[in-house]
Amino acid sequence: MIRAFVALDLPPAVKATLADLRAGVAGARWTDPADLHLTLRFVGEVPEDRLEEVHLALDEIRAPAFDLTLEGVGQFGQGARSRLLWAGVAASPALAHLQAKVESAVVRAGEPTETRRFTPHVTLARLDRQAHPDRLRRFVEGNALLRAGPMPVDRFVLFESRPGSGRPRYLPLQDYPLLG
Ligand code: 2AM
Repeated sequence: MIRAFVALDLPPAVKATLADLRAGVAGARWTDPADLHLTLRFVGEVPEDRLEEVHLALDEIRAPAFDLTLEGVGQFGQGARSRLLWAGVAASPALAHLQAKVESAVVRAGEPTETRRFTPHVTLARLDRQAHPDRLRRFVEGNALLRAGPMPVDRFVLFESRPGSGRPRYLPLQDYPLLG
């Protein structure tokens, strides 16, 4: 079985901007800058032949390249239930269009439909229980004006998430170019 997801990789300059945010929140396990990405669809654990079906379906996608800007930060979960800090994404019909195509390709390959609404974000940190709500609020308010990009999005990527002794490793399996 292979644990897989489809995502946008980020240019080095955008990763560097996001990496600079990694401070001041005790209990935050920051994403390694090399691993920063924007998930389009989490596929989950699939057998290799199913992953090949997913690859073939993704390979048929024809969608235009576009520019994307990251904007602001936020958290999933509130107070003691905070679990994740993220960077947000400026509204982008082109991103929504691409994500819908990826979703239908993955479903065409035999995977169940994703029932959760697509909330585009880049995970900056996962939060331990001891992450203090005041610190989180300060982080979110202090970075409300974050802006990274616009960055060109000219491809998307099928990644494998390989569990390790610590954090999982994300390995790019295949790139899919968008139309220039
Ligand atoms: P997250 O960063 O918002 O948690 C690889 O795990 C990627 O797939 C992550 O970006 C993660 O999003 C996303 N993902 C979505 N659903 C997931 C799930 N049920 N389990 C693990 N990762 C998931």
